[in-house]
Amino acid sequence: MAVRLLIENIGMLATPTGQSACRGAEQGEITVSKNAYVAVGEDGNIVEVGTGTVPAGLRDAEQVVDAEGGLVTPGLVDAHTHLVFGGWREHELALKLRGVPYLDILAQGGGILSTVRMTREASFEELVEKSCKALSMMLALGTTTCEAKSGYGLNLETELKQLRVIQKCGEIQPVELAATFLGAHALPEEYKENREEYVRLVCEEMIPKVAEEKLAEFCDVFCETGVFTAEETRQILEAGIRHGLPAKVHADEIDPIGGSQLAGQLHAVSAEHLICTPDEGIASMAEGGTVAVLLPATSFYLDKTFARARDMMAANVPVAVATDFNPGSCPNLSLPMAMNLACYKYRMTPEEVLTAATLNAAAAIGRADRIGSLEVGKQGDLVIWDAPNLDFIFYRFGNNLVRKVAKKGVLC
Ligand code: IZC
Ligand code: ZN
Repeated sequence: MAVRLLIENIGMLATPTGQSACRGAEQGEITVSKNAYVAVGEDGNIVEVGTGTVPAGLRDAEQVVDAEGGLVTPGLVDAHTHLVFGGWREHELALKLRGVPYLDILAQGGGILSTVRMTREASFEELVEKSCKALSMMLALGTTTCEAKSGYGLNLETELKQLRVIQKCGEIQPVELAATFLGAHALPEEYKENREEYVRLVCEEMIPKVAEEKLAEFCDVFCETGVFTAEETRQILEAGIRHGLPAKVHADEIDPIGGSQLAGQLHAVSAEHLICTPDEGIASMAEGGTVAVLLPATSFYLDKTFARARDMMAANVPVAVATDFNPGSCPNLSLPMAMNLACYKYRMTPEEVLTAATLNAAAAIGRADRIGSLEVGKQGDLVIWDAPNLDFIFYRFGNNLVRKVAKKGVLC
C-alpha cells in the first residue's frame, strides 16, 4: 500500500497497547521506543511502527516529517465535553468567588438553565461556527477525537439541533466526534412542577427519535442532588439501552447519590466526574467493567476535592482523563492541562495519564479497537511534541508543547 505519511527521527515514541481499556498495573505499562519511526497508509491506518533505520519502501511516502528527536504519542482523546452551547457564563465567576455553590446557581434558574436559554436562541449556523472554533483550539492542543454531549436544549427540537450541530462539525473539520444524548442534563423550567412528565418525554419521545435518526452513540444523565435522582437516572438509561444507546452517567460530581453504583449495575460504558465516589461505587464500576472518566480541571475550577484515582486503579477500574469543556463548571478545553492536573493532584504517573487520555478514553467512547494507541492497523492519529520525552510534557505546564498533529495520517 502507498504510504501517506512517514514520521522519522522520533526521539521517543510512547503509547499504550491493546484494543481495550487498561486497568490496574496495566494502566502504567506503556511501550516506549527510542529512535523510532511510524508510517501511515493511504487508508489512514498505521502500516508500520519501528526503530532504527527506516526501510527504503517507506521513504517514498507522500509526506515525510522529521520529528527532530521529539516525543510522539497517540492523538489525544477527550472523552467528556459539552462542546455545543450558546453564550458563555463569565458572570458566574464573581458568584463563585463570593462562595455561591454551583448547585445553588442552578437552583436559582442560572447555570445550565441559562445556557439552555442561550442555546435555544442560537441558530444552527452560529452553533456550528462556535463549536468548530473550539475544536480547532482543541486540535492545536493535541485532541484528535472528542466526545460531545447535547443537554442544553432540554426539548426535542433543541436537543436535535445540538446533535445535528455535532454531526455537521464532524463532517467539516478534522477532529472525530462521538455524540452523546444528554437530554436529562437538568429539569427544564417549564417542567419544574412536573418532573415525571419530563422523564417520560426523555424516555418515550426524545430517546426513540435520537436513536432512529442515529444522532447519538450514547445516552447520559446528570445524576445529582436537585437534578435527577438515581431512580430517574436508571429509568432513562434503561430506555437508552433498549434503543441501542449504551449508558454513561454524570456521577458523584457534587453529592454521592448512587450514580457510580448504578453505572456498574447497568454495565455503563463510563461513569464521569466521580469526585466523591464511595467505596461501593468503585467496587460496582470494577464489577460492571465501567471506565471512570475523571475530570480534574473541574475539581480545580470548582475548588473541590480530587477524585480517588489511585483507589480506582487499585480496584482495577480503568481510569480515563478528560476536560469536561463546558461554559459553567469547566471553561477549559485543553486536555494537556487536565493531564497535568491528573498527574499532580491524582498522583498518577505520566505513563498512567497517557493511557488515561488515549486508549482508556477511546474505550470510554467505544473506539479502543480503532484509536488510542500507535499500533499497526489503528488509525494514524498522532501528536508530535516539542519535548524530548514523556516526563517533559507533564513537567512543563501551562504551555502548548504540541508541534504537529496528524488525523488519519493527514497533518492538520
Ligand atoms: O453547564 O454546568 N456539571 N453539567 C454537569 C455541567 C457541569 C455543565 C454546565
Ligand atoms: Zn459534564
